[in-house]
Amino acid sequence: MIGDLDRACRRVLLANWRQRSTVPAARLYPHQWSWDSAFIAVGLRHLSPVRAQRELESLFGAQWDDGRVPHIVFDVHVAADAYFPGPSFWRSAAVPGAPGVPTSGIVQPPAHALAAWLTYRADPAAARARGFLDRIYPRLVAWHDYLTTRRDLTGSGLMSIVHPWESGMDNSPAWDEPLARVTPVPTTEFTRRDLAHGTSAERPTDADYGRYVRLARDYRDAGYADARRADGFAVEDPLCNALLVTGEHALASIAAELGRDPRPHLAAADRLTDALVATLYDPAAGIFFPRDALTGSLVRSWSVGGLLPLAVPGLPVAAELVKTALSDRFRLREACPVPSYDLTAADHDAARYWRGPGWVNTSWLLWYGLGLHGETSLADDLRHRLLERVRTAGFREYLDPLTGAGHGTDDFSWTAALTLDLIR
Ligand code: 2M8
Repeated sequence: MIGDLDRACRRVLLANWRQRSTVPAARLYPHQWSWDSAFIAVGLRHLSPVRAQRELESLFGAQWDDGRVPHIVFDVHVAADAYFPGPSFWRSAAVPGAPGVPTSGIVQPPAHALAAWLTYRADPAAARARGFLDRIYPRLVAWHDYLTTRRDLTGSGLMSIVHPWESGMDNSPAWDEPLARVTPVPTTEFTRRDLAHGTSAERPTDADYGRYVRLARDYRDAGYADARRADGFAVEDPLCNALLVTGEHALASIAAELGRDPRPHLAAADRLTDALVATLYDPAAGIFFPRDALTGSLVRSWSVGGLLPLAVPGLPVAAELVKTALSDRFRLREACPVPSYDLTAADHDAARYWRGPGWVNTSWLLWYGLGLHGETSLADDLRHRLLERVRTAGFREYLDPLTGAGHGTDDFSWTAALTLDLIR
């Protein structure tokens, strides 16, 4: 049975491969997405380590001169109206320092250094022969530098996201409050393409989209300059910052492998961990909350992102996070994949995108973190239940965490990639 699942994962990854990279899903997301590529590489390394390296190399080939890695790299062979917002919205070609290929101008969570390190480890000899680490390392360093300098909007040492799309958890209830001050553009000003491939009850609302478009347009019109804007959105997100720390640990391993000094990365990881715990951890709640960078207040919304600092090596509050994961809000022992949002909240919606359903990528990160902190029995149990869920539902984008019913698009790449990794 595991053999069938393994073959099915490979089939999805092969079908979604497009010459240099993998699309998240053939119809709904027909371009390359940043953090999808990181998760895809983690699975692809079991199928073809070289292809996994190329997945990351193609993404970093579209890195901007300022170090940012765009959240979408557009495939110029795909019809211009296949996805909204497309290249004509982002207009990257007009920005000095943007690459030759059209991209968006916002970013996504920095899962890439970890992915690069895991990819390298799958076949060090093949990676060495291609000079994979030599080429990717300076690009990863520039990426982290961008996030820790230009995106430190409060001086706390943490990075801020300036658009909900940057969180990867687009319509999470955690963004409702900071988004409330953003004036949406009228729906007559844009045409959604996602609804041609997805049910509206499972996707963000038009009101959400009006705000997403407003924020992206304002950022674009400001030349993608990073600054706090009173009418904008700026949030220190626990997931992004946790991945930065995990990434610094991975960069330390990569540096050591290349014969360079790993200590600056370990020092950066320590600094970031301290800032993460001091700024975003709520000891009474036992979870990390996002912080609104414009008001300085924590957004007390219980999202899976608040548990994911568990993926940080040596996190001092790991035991507390495990306790919260086991509580009624997330029900780690039964709910699977791990719910994206508090099961006990009145506005939990088990079918709508990032407002309740479980996702395989965040569950994989929690599984990774449980293993890191010695919770091997919880990690194994989660792994088995995830494999069972995917076997039953197929490679859906997200699942009802209590019933296991599949939602969103099918043949979703990171579901297949991370399942392949979990089988290993
Ligand atoms: C979703 O986000 C895109 C915008 O980036 C969308 O809704 O159109 C999110 O689930 C995000 O995390 C993911 O990277 C992307 C592609 O799978 O889809």
